[in-house]
Amino acid sequence: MAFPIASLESEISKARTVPVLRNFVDGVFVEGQVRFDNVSPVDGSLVARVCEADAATVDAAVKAAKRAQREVWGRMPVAERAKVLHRIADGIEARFEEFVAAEIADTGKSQHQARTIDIPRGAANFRVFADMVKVAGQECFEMDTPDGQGALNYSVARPHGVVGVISPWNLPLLLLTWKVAPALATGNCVVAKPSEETPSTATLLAEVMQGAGVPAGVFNLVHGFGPGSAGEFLTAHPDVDAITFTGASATGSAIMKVAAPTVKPLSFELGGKNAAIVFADADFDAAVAGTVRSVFSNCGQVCLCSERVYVERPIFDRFVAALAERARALTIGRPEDGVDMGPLISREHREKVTGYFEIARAEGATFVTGGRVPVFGDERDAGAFVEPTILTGLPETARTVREEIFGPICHIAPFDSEEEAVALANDTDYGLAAAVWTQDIKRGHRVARQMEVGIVWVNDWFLRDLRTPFGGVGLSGVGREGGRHSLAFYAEPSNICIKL
Ligand code: NAD
Ligand code: 6OD
Repeated sequence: MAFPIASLESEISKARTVPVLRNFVDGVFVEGQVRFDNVSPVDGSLVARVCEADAATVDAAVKAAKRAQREVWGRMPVAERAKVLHRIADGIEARFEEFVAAEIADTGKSQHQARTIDIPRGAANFRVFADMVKVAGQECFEMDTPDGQGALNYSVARPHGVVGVISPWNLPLLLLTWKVAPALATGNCVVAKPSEETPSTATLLAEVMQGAGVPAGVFNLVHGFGPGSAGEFLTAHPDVDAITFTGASATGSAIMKVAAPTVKPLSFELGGKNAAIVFADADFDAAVAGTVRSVFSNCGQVCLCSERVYVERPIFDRFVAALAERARALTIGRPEDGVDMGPLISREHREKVTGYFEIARAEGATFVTGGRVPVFGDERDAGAFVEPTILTGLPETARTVREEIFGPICHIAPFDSEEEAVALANDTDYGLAAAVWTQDIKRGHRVARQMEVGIVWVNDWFLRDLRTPFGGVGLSGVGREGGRHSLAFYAEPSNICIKL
């Protein structure tokens, strides 16, 4: 491509100072013909230039994974594989500060979020599944036969082969490793495609894999977008044996169509429109603090965030006032300034969120707080910030109350009975998570039991034990991962029946 001289100089100077993130195929970092920009949502500055994987690169990655799975990784004793996984976790921990810096550079998320959740979970995911796979057992059934000799049935777990892992931008390392770790633990090889918005920690992870002695081809990384790019090349590839995806429900649906001709096993963790129910008997301060977290953590960009809050009428006004006070006190800005909340992931995503501010206004919402783009008067005005926003007064039919927004926003409505709270919470096409706040443990269980979702927290939010099932119903996903559920998805049982 021919550049005018000034533009050529600017390209050369960018190339000198800005990192170039490459694909990782068969143990080697490889470039590509096309690069795209990775831009900071804090101020619009260039974070990195990323090599987009074309169809040939994705094909090479899949072939490398297939060979490595058959020749090396699938044959390695489980205890050896587990040791390698622990070395990967060691590698993440050894480069903790680099991972934190990279995650923050891509997302603008708060230091606290990156340091206490994203990066520690990146390491923990490998440790948990390394340990679990070593002790995982299988079913065995003795059966009677007419000749009186009997037969013995037992199952053996078989990895799929090559697993395509596609992950989103909101918790980049956490969600990538949540799938890569169990896939590798169970003997699969992986081709991973992180979000185009957050390629940095995935690239660092590839470096860690190299350093941890992961054999070539076991973990491959391809950068790019979805349709017509690396994402689609991966999901359509005939030699990809299973796909595990976290992202938007509409994307899950598109991937399902592409994967249908080869009938690939799929695991989907998708969107949510999660409810929090606060009863009048709740520990008020704990419920307010927990709801601040469940609405505004990671700038509202966690699939588990509460976008619908239902509060029992006697404490409704007090609760709305307390939540609004806490929301107004949240500091917004550059992550290095120790703020509570960074920007949204991108200007494009901010358009979506502010679009819902307009929809909510048109629907007649009361903005208790927020609803604007903050003005800083400095380079942050080129970023993607929005104010934490609390709405009231909308009917349950409003788009704002029904559609996933994925920003620091919630609608709060009153309820008058337990039955009504359950009905309101369940009146959604999604079914990922719910939070219930009450000091009556019997009520907590009773209400939780009726939530049509995959995960319910009573008196907390996003408290994770990685052995538990994780996933959603309805538009929120297909299947469960976590603990033995991950082992079951990534390695399917074959039954062996021996006639004695
Ligand atoms: P997204 O669906 O736009 O993108 C996710 C990934 O899919 C990216 O890597 C993207 O490049 C890729 N992709 C997009 N279109 C594709 C296609 N046609 N074929 C193959 N790959 C494709 O989602 P996002 O905007 O990155 O993430 C936000 C969404 O993810 C929200 O809806 C959120 O609720 C959901 N999410 C769900 C969970 C969960 O565990 N349930 C966790 C995190 C995020
Ligand atoms: O904690 C996890 O394992 C997990 N999958 C969290 C998903 C968060 C959604 O944004």
